[in-house]
Amino acid sequence: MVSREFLEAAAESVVKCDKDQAVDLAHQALDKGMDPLEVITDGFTVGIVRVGEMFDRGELFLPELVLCSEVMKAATDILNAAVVKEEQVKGAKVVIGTVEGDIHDIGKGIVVTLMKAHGFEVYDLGRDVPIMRFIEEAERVGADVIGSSALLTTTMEGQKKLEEALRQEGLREKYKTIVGGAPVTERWRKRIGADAYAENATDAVTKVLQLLEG
Ligand code: B1M
Repeated sequence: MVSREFLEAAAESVVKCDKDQAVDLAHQALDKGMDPLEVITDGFTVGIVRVGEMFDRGELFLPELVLCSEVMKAATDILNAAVVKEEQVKGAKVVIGTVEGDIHDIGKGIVVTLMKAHGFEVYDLGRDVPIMRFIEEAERVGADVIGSSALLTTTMEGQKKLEEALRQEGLREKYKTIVGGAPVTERWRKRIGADAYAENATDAVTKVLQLLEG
């Protein structure tokens, strides 16, 4: 268990946009043998969510949001790289990306890290990914699962378009689909006809394993 003080310091380093402190805390966490995922989820992520709320309330502006997200990314890059890879490959091939029009990729990056740590073969298309790219890549690599992330209420529409495009191409039954991102819900999943919704990275791994069993 990571101490509350440490997690709070991690969160505050993002809120204060203090890159040196965030990077130092990320290294300290690894040196002291803390669970990198716990530090990301209960520390740095709490900070960036606070930043989002301040942005929403007009207490800070886009340049500060950009800077704070760079601090968050610097810290999570260090911790993501340290997440231990499990030996056993679970055989899942996952194509994943953030949908077109959307450049939020911190959360998707954490999902990718945890999937890789569980031995999944992950093809990360990055962010602002055109819908047909997901399908082309899935066809190219022979994927089992296509995952899409969306952080904006406007870009969630891309997840719906992906389902429609799969149906139009006659490929819907060939792949399992999973959706995620802060505004995405189980209700949205049902509405668009995706196979699974995951709330966070741990849930995404669990849901992919369930999809492959089912
Ligand atoms: Co933006 N942004 N942003 N932003 N940003 C939000 C999303 C917002 C809610 C902030 C707010 O107003 N409160 C708001 C959206 C409002 C809405 O749609 N209703 C918003 C806005 C408005 C914008 C801009 C439009 C601002 C502007 O330009 N005026 C702009 C849009 C740019 C674009 O995409 N076209 C913009 C830009 C940016 C930055 C570039 C500055 C930066 C992103 C940097 C980057 O990602 N490289 C940024 C950030 C950092 C945020 C907030 C503050 C934090 C997002 C984040 O990293 N969260 C965000 C506020 C918020 O979400 N509370 C906000 C931490 C991360 C670990 O969580 O991404 O949710 P999350 O991922 C989780 C789960 O959702 C899940 O697992 C992850 C790990 O637990 N998950 C999946 C995610 N993907 C998954 C996929 C899966 C399964 C699970 O399967 C495939």
